[in-house]
Amino acid sequence: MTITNRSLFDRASQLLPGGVNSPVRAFRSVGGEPFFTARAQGAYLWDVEGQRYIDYVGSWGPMIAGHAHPEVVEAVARTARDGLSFGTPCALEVEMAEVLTRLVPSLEMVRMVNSGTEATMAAIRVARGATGRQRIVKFEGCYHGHGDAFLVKAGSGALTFGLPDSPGVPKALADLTLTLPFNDFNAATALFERHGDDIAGLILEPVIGNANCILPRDGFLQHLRQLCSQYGTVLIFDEVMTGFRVALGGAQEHFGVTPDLSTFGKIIGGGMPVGAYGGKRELMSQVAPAGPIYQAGTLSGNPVAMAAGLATLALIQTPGFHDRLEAKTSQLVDGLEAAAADAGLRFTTTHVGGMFGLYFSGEHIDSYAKSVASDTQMFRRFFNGMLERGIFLAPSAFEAGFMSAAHSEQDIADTVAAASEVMAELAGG
Ligand code: KE4
Repeated sequence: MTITNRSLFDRASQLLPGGVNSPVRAFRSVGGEPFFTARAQGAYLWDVEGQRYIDYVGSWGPMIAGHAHPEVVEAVARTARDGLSFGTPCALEVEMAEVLTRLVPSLEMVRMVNSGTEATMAAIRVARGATGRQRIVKFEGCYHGHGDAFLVKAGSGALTFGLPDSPGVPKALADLTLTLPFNDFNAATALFERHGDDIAGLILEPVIGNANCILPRDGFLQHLRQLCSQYGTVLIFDEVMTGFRVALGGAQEHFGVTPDLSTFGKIIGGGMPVGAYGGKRELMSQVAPAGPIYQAGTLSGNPVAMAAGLATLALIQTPGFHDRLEAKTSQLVDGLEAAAADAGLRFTTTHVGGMFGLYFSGEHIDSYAKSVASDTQMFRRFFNGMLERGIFLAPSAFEAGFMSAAHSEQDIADTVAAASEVMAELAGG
């Protein structure tokens, strides 16, 4: 039987919801059907039909050093030969804790888990357990994994009580999640004036990478830091995406704001399932078995995953790594903006470090509302035109794009050339 993208998708669709193991992979917001990757190397994916793609998704962030980096693959193979999982502590977990706490000074203590979702769920539990309060605050457009407390949409009214954003999320739990508009200083102040003494934790993506790519306005993160300090609320930076990508020390280093807790994932696993949460010792020392706040995981700190993460974290510490990554991201977004201008299309970009956002809009995008108002149909046509030319962008107008160290200047030039063709077609209707 010939293996094709379609035959695999037909088989998958019989047994996996939507034919995938994570919704965004189904391409539903851009139409069409997903391709199935057979192998990946550096900046490229090859599907089962042999089509090569320049990859700007990078497994949604982890592949910052490029796919199948030989030093990462060798670390995994070498470790696996000594066993896959022990159920006891191992030295690699200690090394990972030492690397993370050295690279991110706000991490006085850290706990490894198996996904970003686990990390954010645990961080919220620590905030609630340590403060004795129940309410949490999130921001519209931010995604923190599929924990019930986060699948909440803004309710009605200025100071919004949460409403479930998925069947299965209890209304009683959603009520405890307050939602704010990102980059709105006054809304944040008003909410804390009204509820501040009841708020256990405030969690946000310091750069929103789940509503495309939205950067904080100057002073916004500092404003949230001040409010949380004033009201005794735990400030949590969800750096699952920004961590080690926007700077070696993450968004907290880039913007110079220190959270009380941080969450990580993606890059620290180098492609293997890993998450982590950590921060102030006074908070983390309350986590079991040191303290009463319970959290556990069979494969947390898994030696093979630690090996992949440690090898990746070693690669990104090479001198100038993030400067070179930022330069590549700038080359890409500048080229795309020039192509759009040549085609006469309303198009803007955002970027920081190795992540970027593309918008068919005439506005500078600094809010969730502006991101949602961009032309998603035009994005859909752009996505598919680029895919036909062997360029794989995030299959959603509400996801960030990711650069890797493996992307060459030629790859980026080829991407811009393809975009010029597609944008000319879009302009021609
Ligand atoms: P995971 O549970 O998927 O490892 O991490 C959840 C998570 C938490 N916080 C942030 C800021 C995240 O971006 C994520 C996951 N990101 C999505 C992409 N936008 C993962 C891709 C997917 O869901 O398949």
